[in-house]
Amino acid sequence: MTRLSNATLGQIAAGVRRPAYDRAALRPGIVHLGLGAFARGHLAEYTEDALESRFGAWGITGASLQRPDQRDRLKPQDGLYTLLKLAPTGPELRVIGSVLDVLVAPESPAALVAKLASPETRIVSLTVTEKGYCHDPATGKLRADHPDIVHDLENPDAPRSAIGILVAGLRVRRAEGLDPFTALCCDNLPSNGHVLRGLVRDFAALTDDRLAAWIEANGAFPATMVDRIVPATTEADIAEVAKQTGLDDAAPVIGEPFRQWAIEDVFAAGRPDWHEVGAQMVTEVAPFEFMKLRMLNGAHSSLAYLGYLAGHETVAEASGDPVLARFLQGLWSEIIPTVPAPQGVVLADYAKALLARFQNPAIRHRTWQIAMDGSQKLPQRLLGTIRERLKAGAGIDHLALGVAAWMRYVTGMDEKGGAIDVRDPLAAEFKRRADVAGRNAEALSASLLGIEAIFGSDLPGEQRFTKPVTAHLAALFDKGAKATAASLG
Ligand code: CS2
Repeated sequence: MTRLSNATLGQIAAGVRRPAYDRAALRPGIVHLGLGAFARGHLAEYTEDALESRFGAWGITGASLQRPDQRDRLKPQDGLYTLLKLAPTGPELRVIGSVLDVLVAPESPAALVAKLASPETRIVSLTVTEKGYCHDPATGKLRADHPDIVHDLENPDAPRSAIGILVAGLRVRRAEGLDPFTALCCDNLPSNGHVLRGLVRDFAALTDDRLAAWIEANGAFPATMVDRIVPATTEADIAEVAKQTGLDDAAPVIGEPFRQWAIEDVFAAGRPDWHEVGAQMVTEVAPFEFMKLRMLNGAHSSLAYLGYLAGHETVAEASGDPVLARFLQGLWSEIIPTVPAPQGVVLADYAKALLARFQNPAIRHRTWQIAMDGSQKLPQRLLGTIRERLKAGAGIDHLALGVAAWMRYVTGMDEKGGAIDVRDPLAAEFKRRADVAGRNAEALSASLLGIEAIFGSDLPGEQRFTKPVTAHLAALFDKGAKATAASLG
């Protein structure tokens, strides 16, 4: 079958939407660090829409910070790829043209730094996942002892971390008398713009105080809330897209039709007309962020651990299980009082819509995928909510079960005695602790709660938290995830 590319785009099946602007005239204006499926299904589609609404120099140069596979798949396709949006009612297909090129940082960090320092680059956006910020998830502070940060401080011109790369690009820009670019964090971190600003400033300060001051005075780090459910692409997805478009595409993206993007409108050097195509430009991202991180991601993670343990492969299956659907309702009723509703939003309706999104049978989002990197996700998804509930003297039964299910999951053994492939920067640490504690809930919970980077110094001493978590963990060992969830009021 013919491969998707500029030359073959005309042969694509009728009904597949294609770029409606002169792609040959498109110049790059954005460098995106971490060009995974999410960015190609979110920022790149908003940018595609904005280019169609008003053309400008906002093409995207993607950069992979680890592996070359995205580049290897996209280059032969001139950066083109298919976005397949799956509604329960049927699919919608579209070829995205906003990605012009892909660089691979480890192959040539200097080329990437030069790209960031190019006068054409006005925005550097990021989706490098929570762990990609080399910070302490409980406090948001840079980990100066992180191996990648240590490396980048020693090799400032050949950085490998996102923070080292941003600072290297900014250093060259300052030296060349250019203004800084806007650094646009699109990861699910709390106060993501603020956190990124702090990390960049702290890293810069470790190398050059004047550079840090220049960034502080001139840099722009808008906060954002990003949302679209985009599972990792599978071989089956690739085959399906080929069937539907008539062209081979090695890098399609599959997502739900829903998308949302709230952005703090503080850019250093302009931006695409994202506001014309559905992005919400706001002065305060915090209410959107609390709503999304706590209600969507908090529920996603809790459901991923419980669902995985209960034997559900996907979110659709797990949330379609009546016991877990009822758990979600209980969880949301604990979360909602901690969320300041964004203007015009009724949080109960948002929760209802979330359940429908989770249950979308066309999306196969694996519980295992969401279960990854819990150490980096728990603080903003569940623990902040728990702290607020405790402060208000309110119950946390469902939230505590989410945490206990994570503990049960990271033991690395499922309910049938099979191995769980636990992916987390702290996976080895979890294994060590789980091996010592065995199936003793009291010992395991105390041991895991002692990881300060996750739980801080306050929660381990808070009995209103540790008791229900330990009791739930004992029940999970005893009778399993489903029966434990069923026993909640
Ligand atoms: C998920 C998110 O993998 C995960 O941890 O919770 O990727 C989620 O699908 C997105 O944030 C939705 O916008």
